[in-house]
Amino acid sequence: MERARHSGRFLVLEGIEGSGKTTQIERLDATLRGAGQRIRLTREPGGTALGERLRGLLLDPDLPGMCPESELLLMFAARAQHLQEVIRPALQSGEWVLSDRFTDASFAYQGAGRGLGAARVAQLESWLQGDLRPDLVILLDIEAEIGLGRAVQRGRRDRIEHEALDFFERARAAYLERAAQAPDRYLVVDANADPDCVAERILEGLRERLPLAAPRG
Ligand code: Z5A
Repeated sequence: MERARHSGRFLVLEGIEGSGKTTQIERLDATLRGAGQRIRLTREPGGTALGERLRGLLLDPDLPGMCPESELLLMFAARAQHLQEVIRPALQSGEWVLSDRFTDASFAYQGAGRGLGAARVAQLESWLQGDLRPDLVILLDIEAEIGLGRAVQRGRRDRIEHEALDFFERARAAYLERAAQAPDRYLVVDANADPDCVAERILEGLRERLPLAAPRG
């Protein structure tokens, strides 16, 4: 694993819409900084100037005709830049990278949701990442109906949020399947609870797996 060649840690929050990733990543960022870690908070698609421009295209509801292949390749175009400009340098300098989504989202949304299949996503993953994988993926698990209900209540709906319920059900199932296949690399947290409770569950799981109070690098 590439992890052996850097001194940082790579943590990713994943989950379907409305699972509370953004809420929880901000809390986790504050907690980890308080424990003395150097944190690089970032997100996908995005995290670089190019990535944020691509994010604008990917989520634009006025581009309804984007085909699944274009969507997948644009996600990975943004990711390639993110790896080059942000993720690898931060890990090499000993920072903890905390990312709101990464490649698991491509397996869930494009591989399963759009039906492109895991093999195509895995090809791109292996080309662009080599053996770099997150140290831990925190999967906020919630029923698609509840998550979408939260996202709709918030008001704005992006291009992907216009998909039907079964699209998000496929994405959720793919996330859970990946977590079941590699339980040492995934922390699955029931996100259907109040935000304080979810934050506590995340910290408990993290403490069991990573030494929070001992900055590295
Ligand atoms: N995507 C993809 O398809 N392929 C890829 O490879 C990648 C991404 C990387 C943008 O992602 C889109 O990109 C996304 C997947 C796709 N699909 N869409 N659409 P994003 O992560 O930026 O956007 P999102 O998934 O739509 O996030 P979100 O809707 O902002 O949800 P969230 O970050 O998980 O939740 P939140 O913003 O923290 O909370 C949502 C609302 O729920 C808000 O009003 C909160 O106050 C409320 N909330 C939060 N936690 C709770 C709890 N515990 N109880 C009750 N209410 C809560």
